[in-house]
Amino acid sequence: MRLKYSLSSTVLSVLIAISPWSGSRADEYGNRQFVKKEHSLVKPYQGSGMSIPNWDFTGSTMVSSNYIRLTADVQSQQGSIWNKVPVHMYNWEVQINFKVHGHGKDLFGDGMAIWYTKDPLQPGPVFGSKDHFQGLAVFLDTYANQNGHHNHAHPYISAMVNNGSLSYDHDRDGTHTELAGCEAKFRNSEPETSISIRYEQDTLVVSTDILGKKEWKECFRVSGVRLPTKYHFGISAATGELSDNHDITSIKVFELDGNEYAEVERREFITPQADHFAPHRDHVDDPSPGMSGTKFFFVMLFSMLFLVCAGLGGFYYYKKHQENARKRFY
Ligand SMILES: *[C@@H]1O[C@H](CO)[C@@H](O)[C@H](O)[C@H]1NC(C)=O
Ligand SMILES: [Ca+2]
Repeated sequence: MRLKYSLSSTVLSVLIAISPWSGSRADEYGNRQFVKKEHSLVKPYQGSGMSIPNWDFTGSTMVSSNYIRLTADVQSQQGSIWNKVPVHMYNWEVQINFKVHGHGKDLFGDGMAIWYTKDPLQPGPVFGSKDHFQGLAVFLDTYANQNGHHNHAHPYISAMVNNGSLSYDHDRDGTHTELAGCEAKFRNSEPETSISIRYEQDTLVVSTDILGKKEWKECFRVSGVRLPTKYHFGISAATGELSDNHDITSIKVFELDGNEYAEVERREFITPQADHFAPHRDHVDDPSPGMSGTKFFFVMLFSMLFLVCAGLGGFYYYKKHQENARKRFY
């Protein structure tokens, strides 16, 4: 009886595991989760030419058979991919396989952002997407704009929740608006790198697998995060003066337990909000940066012009004065 039961349950789970159309299957990490095909993007990326069902692309994004390249290792590129289907669940997990790589040894950038937002498809300054966004962003920031001012190194992963009022401050690597963050050496990692963003019962957990061990390592965990339903998943990346290839291999979205209909409906109308920000640090102004060459040139030019004018004026005044003095004499 017992044997029979375990046999049939084994047969059942094998059937579930091998059936490509069953929603519930183990993810690569051995967790049984319910995959949402309409939000996921896996090889082969079927579609005619550049179009893939349920997904939009912007900017420099290129689709090849093995990866989706948001930016190439070329300066000043911006690219993004956006899921067209709004999310009707409030407990979910997204797992992304990605690769950030390039020729730069010490200088590379800028990084990428994973979005759950109301504002898809709007190119902008935050790793290729809109600032003052509404929703959640997880930044994978490779370049330390404010080097030496952080108590962390880069590459750095951090999360930000925004109701549209906050601006992501690139110059400070977003450290004044982050909920939490961790270092992760995902760049030029030889094994495939993965990130998991798990949002369950108002708790956000970000984990990474950058050693290809098929084992999640928790990056950070933040409770008291409230996100509405009906937002969109997306990923964007940007290069500036510095560059890197930002490639996505797969996006898998899983439905987690607890998505009761009433709660999902109620969730639609809340605004994104986070109870806990990273401990506040004083907003220390940067020491004024050294003058650039051009600025120095103009400052010198204007100082010299000023001196010449002042000199001429002085000389003219002196002459006039002398003339007047002479006139008075005669
Ligand atoms: C938006 O967020 C800011 C900063 O967290 C907060 O001060 C403001 O009250 C929020 N606005 C709304 C409409 O929730
Ligand atoms: Ca940065």
